[in-house]
Amino acid sequence: MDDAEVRAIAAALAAGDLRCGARLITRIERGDEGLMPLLQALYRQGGRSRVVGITGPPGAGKSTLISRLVAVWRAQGQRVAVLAVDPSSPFSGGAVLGDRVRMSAHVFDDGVFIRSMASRRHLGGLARAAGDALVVLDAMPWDVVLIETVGVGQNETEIVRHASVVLLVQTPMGGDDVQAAKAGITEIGDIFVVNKSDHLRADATVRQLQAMIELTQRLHPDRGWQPPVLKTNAVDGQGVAELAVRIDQCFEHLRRHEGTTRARQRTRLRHRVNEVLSDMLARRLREDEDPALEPQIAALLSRETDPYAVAAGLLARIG
Ligand SMILES: Nc1nc2c(ncn2[C@@H]2O[C@H](COP(=O)(O)OP(=O)(O)OP(=O)(O)O)[C@@H](O)[C@H]2O)c(=O)[nH]1
Ligand SMILES: [Mg+2]
Repeated sequence: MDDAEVRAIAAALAAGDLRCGARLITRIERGDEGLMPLLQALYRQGGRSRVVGITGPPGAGKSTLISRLVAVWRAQGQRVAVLAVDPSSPFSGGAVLGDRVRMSAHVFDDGVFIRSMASRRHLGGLARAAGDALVVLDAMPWDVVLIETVGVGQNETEIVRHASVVLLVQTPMGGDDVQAAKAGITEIGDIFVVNKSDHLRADATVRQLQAMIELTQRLHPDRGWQPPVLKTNAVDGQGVAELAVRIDQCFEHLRRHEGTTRARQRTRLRHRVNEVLSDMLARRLREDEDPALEPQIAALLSRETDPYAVAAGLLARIG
């Protein structure tokens, strides 16, 4: 991709060309390395959209909630992009369909862009790809970019880490879900949502989460922001307007506390560089895996060498 092409695509994105954005995300999903000069240029000019991450267990109501939030923001005249990243599915087809159905209210609105992403490659690759897609979306005139991902383990938190404000959605049903949230995830949530508040135990779940957040706050006395716990019903929309207000407040807090915000950005960027680096290394290793590794495998079999020496040797050679 030459300079002229990079400039032309950047201009198309800035003008809000949806098809151009969609095509680029497809190329990112396929792991197209030819996009590198474009991504580099876009990153350097970007940083304007407000990126909101939303995670939580499967079926917690994330997509339904997003559809509601999108309606609130659209009513305010804001343009919104939604990126649904599904680490559990090797193909994007199913995810696209599921989220299209839930977000069908916005299908004919060109102030809304909805896109699902999945990957045939491993999770590290998907987190990197999601970050690349955000670089593309950030180059378009969206006021808000929402990134949805199923939160069941460590790898998924890598995906919401790309966001400035993270929503953690729980449901009142399972004590287990809240249990899973304990494993470090309270650290990344800025706003906690107990969705499906029409179910029993919603208040108990709210209290449980509040207690967990209190513990986390004690570990980080300098955090400043006290993550609120809100109840929503994404089906009838109860609590969604307040959630939108809290998201605005969180961005406002970030704006006013530049020091904390910078520290968070620095952590995020360190992660991002690591993510890109390990993805680059994995690709390079895959590329020359066979010819370089085969003789070494024989030496490993006869124990003339060891996996540590082989790995170090590969690293030295591709570095
Ligand atoms: N009763 C009730 N059902 C809800 C609520 N919110 C969502 N649902 C239902 O829960 C189901 C799952 O909703 P989704 O929005 O797809 O959940 P999700 O978290 O995006 O699911 P995945 O992306 O598959 O992890 C759907 O059948 C929704 O209609 C709610 O507040 N109350
Ligand atoms: Mg969903």
